[in-house]
Amino acid sequence: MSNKRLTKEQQQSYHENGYLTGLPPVYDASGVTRLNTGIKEILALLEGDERPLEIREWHQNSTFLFDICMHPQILDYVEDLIGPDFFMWASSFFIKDPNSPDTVDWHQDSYYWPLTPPDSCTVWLAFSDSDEENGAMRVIPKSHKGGIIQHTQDADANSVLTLRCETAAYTEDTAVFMKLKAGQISIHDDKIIHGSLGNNSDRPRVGFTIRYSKTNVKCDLSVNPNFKTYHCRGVDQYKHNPVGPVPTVEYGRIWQDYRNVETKDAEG
Ligand SMILES: O=C(O)CCC(=O)C(=O)O
Repeated sequence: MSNKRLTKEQQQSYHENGYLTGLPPVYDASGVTRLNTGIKEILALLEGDERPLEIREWHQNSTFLFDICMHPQILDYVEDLIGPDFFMWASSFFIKDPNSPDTVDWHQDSYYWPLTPPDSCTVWLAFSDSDEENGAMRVIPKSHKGGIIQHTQDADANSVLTLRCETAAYTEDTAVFMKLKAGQISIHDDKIIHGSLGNNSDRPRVGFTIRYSKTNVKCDLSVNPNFKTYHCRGVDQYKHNPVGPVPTVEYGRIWQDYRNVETKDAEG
């Protein structure tokens, strides 16, 4: 067993509050340099007017991204939080350029995802330092305990999402910033209300999100026909979902219909 496993207190804190930060870095300084070299290669694969938000599930064809998603230290933490049997199924970048007004409005991931039951978590890996000034992610502690809340059409032109959580469901002044140094992660429950403000700094804010679910979770393929899973730990006694191809090239991409219910720039 690695010495980086979560303590009972950290596990309790995650289940009580719906998120976890303050973990030892997953990548040291040289690892962070490799991340930032790699992301340049990945961004160079975008074509025409494609935006970084459209880099979704490229771990299916990039060993650079796949290896991040399968990093043993990350999998250890996820195992300690959602249990021994789980798979990875999604990854994407949330990048805010210096002084970008882009926001991510308050939402619950599980509202968007066609997954039953809602038993998933997200690892948010900082490729750059992420703080209040450059638009770090914010979460509403304990809001994962309030069930799935109605979302409505998002009127905020700056929000990259299509929907926002009904405002009566949370009090914004309890929000906590996920302050991270490059190479660190936070982890959040799929039912926690979270979002982020614009980048008011001269520094970029680059986050890579990776989604993991317990093996009992089933995707409605009529909503997401591209859903592909990668077994991470334990056993999959259910075999509910399609299995994805293992990538063979370091920097590859996938071509698929990116239209989805989440992000505005991905609308057709
Ligand atoms: O990076 C952000 O600001 C938001 C990320 C997010 O919404 C998520 O990880 O589900």
